[in-house]
Amino acid sequence: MKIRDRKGLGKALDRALATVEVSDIHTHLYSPCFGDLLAWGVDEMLTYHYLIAEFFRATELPYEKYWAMTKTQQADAIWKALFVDRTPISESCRGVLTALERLGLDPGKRDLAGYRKWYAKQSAEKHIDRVFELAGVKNCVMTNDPFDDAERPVWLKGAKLDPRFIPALRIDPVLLSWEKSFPRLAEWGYQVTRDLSARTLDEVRRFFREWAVKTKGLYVGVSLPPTFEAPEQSDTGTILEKAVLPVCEELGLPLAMMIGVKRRVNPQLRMAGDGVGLARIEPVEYLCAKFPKNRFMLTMLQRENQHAACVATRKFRNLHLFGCWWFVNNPSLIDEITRERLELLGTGFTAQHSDARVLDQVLYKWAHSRKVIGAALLDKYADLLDTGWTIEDSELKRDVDALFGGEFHAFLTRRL
Ligand code: FIX
Ligand code: ZN
Repeated sequence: MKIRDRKGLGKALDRALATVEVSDIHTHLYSPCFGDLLAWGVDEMLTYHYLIAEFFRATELPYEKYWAMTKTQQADAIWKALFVDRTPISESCRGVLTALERLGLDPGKRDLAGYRKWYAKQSAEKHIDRVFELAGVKNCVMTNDPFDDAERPVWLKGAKLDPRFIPALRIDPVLLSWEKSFPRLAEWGYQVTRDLSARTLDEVRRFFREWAVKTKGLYVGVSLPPTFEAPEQSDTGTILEKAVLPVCEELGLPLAMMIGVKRRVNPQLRMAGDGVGLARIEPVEYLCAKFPKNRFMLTMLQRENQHAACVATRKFRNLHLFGCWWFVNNPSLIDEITRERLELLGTGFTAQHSDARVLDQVLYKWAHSRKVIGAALLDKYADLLDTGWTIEDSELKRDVDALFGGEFHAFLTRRL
């Protein structure tokens, strides 16, 4: 059906956005076979690390007192400080309310005890079905780290995955802290030493290969500091070029580079204590040019890096740009970044990922992003109509599908 004006456009776009089945390409969710690693429920949402950082600025409670509390006590304290004593206007606070509302609970009641009662009656399996359906998400990609002592045994026993949860192999420990990681590899039977000899690199490749095969990861991922450099004469540089990329090429797996995180700028906040810094784009350009047979994915954390990331993506067909990550996953920045990307890349990128750590968060992260991305698209299509171009609603649906996961899945198999 041909779309003729902005009103028709709005309606067709709403339909496309309401029916698109999202593939959420980076999360920290787990298939139910990982047991308690799959976090869900109101207390988990309230104690999300985004909220912990906000909480500590709104309270005089000493850090260690908070960390000594039970999860319920922590959630109580956060609820009081951020939702009762203050207005929950921040994006992370608003997110909790959107999630509750989507589940049919009434945020206006401010009834934490009532929400808890409701959650206590839900089973994990049914809740997963409900959340995926309400969020319009068909699958999500996990973050699977063989160095995680809670996760590793599940893989070793043979994980029986719910097919909606797709694995991705996370490699931060080996790539970024070889000195600390090599003894563990040795403990697990790999013939490695501190120095990155030919024999050791062979074994590091074996480690990556075996875990990529065991997990059947869709890609290999790492979060990198703003100081990330390539080429670089360092353990990281050597492992990247001599072990990670050769195995990725051999197995046809992209390397997802998430660049810009400064870990633990305030260690007292633990996991909530990471910050952001401006990174250089040259390492990305170098890697894409030097390894044309490898696929790379890229997301950058600092706002000022977004433009360079778009320009680099224009230059390399082996590079896929994705998501508005963490500190740029806010409506004002998603709006700006999405428009910038549409203008520079057309529909050749993935507009968003949730990074959800708690299942219920996919409800708000996708609801909020859909709205902002939809508004950006509406303006862009209206500009096209102004030229006299015509648009079919099937084309609009095709574009929305591409931006919400389709383009990424096509990138995985597109000939380079
Ligand atoms: O490195 C990552 O994958 C980050 O997304 C996380 O470590 C971070 O803690 C997070 O949850 C951001 O949304
Ligand atoms: Zn993440």
